[in-house]
Amino acid sequence: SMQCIPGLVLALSSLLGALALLQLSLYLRVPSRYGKHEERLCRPRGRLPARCAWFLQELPSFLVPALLLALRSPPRLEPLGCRLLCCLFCWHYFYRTFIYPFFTRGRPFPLQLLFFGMLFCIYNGFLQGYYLIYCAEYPNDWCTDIRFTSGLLLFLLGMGINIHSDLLLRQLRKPGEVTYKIPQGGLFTYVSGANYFGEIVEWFGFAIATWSLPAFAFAFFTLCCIGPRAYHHHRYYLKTFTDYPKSRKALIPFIF
Ligand code: NDX
Repeated sequence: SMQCIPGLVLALSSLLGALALLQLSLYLRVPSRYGKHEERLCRPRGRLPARCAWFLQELPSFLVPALLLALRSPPRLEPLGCRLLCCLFCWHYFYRTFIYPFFTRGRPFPLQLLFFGMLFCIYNGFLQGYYLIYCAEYPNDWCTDIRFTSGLLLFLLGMGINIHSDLLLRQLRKPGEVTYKIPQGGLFTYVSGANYFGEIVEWFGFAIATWSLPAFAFAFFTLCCIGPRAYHHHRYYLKTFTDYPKSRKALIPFIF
């Protein structure tokens, strides 16, 4: 049966960190080409409806750690265990896979990015799940450790912001509509990328709660992936809407 190989965790986490830097260098100047940044002349055949695309893309991030958790024998018996932390990860991806796609009113998603997105979700789902289920060890009182409690709080706060902001974006459109409007309400009052801000807070919270290299690598990846995207969204809004709120920032309220 499977065992913890610390070298593997280190290698996979480092590669994730390197991918994050690659992303940053690729997408700082030009946005990744989906949603409002997709080029006009893209072949319509190379796309899948947003529902299927987000479902397929995010499914491995739920399935891989959930299977690792279910199939581990003998089941791990630590008091808090890594099971709770692993469940947090699965919980987010349960939302992202089984709930978010069914409500999205997004445009069709490019197949090529879907393919890379899926590969990424398999990779990251395996790394986080494998680490938490086979490698992580916590003291019995980890539940009351300041890292666990503050990290969990941030995770929940971020998730709340993310889900609420996803909802506000969805409500900007009637079914079948694909136009862009100025997002209003919630954290959108302060930033253009409120959903991204929530997601970033969420994964840094998760990293603090697990206090692990793989989770910090993933939080860093998230920052490098959707941080620049928030900035490109912000520029898009400023260019498109002359009445765009002047005080609104790109990603971090009052700061940036
Ligand atoms: N999926 C994470 N990299 C990604 C997809 C793309 O979950 O090649 C990363 C994720 C992938 C990426 C994933 C991994 C890296 C890839 C990248 C593409 C290239 C890149 C593969 C896996 C790559 C290397 C080099 C390493 C190989 O029509 P529409 O779609 O624009 O409609 C939108 C709508 N909306 C509006 N409606 C009306 N008026 C407005 N003004 C509107 N503005 C937006 O709202 C959508 O239906 C919806 C949300 O749109 P948007 O653009 O705000 O968010 P989106 O980017 O679609 O993300 C959706 C959610 C969001 O909550 C976000 O936090 C989360 O997913 N997310 C997204 C990306 C990555 C990620 C989380 C993470 O890293 N944790």
